[in-house]
Amino acid sequence: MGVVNVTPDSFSDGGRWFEPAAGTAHGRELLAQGADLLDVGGESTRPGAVRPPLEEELRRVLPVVRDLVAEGALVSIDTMRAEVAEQALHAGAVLVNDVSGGLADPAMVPLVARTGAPFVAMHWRGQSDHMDDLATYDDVVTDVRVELGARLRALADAGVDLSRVVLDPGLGFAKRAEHNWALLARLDELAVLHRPLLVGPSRKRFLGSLLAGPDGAPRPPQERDDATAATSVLVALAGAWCVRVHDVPATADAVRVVAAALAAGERHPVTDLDALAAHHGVTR
Ligand code: PMM
Repeated sequence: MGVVNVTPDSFSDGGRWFEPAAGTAHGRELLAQGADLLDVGGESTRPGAVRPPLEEELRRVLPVVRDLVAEGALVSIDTMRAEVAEQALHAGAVLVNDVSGGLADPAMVPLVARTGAPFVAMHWRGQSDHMDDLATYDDVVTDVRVELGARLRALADAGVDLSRVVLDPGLGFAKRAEHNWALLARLDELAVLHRPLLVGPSRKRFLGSLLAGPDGAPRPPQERDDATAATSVLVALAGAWCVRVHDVPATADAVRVVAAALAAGERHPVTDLDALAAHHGVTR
């Protein structure tokens, strides 16, 4: 999934694709580079961000959604607002990506239930202006698993078809660096929720601080793409359905490398434990 931020203030690429024509051109470029899906968003969720008014968010995203759909792209709408999601779906978007998992706008879950739109529900604890204060966990992976499980139950209770729901651990959202690393290292523990996973590591703060220079200053967002691609390898190896990135070429290559290696491993008798056991006459 390639990111098309039509915002003046995203932490990673703020302002670069703010005008609709620039957003559309950027989406076209990401498609040519191998993105399977384009995630169009008009609200920055960077820590401390202030929300744009509804009309402004609509003005930012709708022309870009319309133009990219017209070019044959699969477009997802990155929004916490039901009204934006509904108009984007009407304009041809095929998926709703809500970083609040339906918690920010009470009209979102009913919309998803009514339209049957595929829905990405991310782990979220509160708006960006105070989310850093909410990063307290006993064990982050267990807590995120339990909270995402509760979201699934709420979605099911509201009539959402869970077969159309994708879950996301929400890297960087009410998470400190150590929380993000634990989630990446133990992504497989979310498999018990039996839903596909989307993960969004791209250019986030935990990569900037990992790659800090000798003066301790974080690596700037635009210089975090190699680390993002390395993270995409981890995400793909854990079997995730989708990785959301700003820089598509390296991640498109990385996920194909992992897919090829996993496919080859599946055929290999040494890693096929049943075949190995049969070969040695061992009962498993
Ligand atoms: N991260 C951002 C925005 N949208 N959506 C999902 N599903 N998962 C994420 O991790 C996520 C997201 C923040 O990054 P950006 O402002 O650079 O796009």
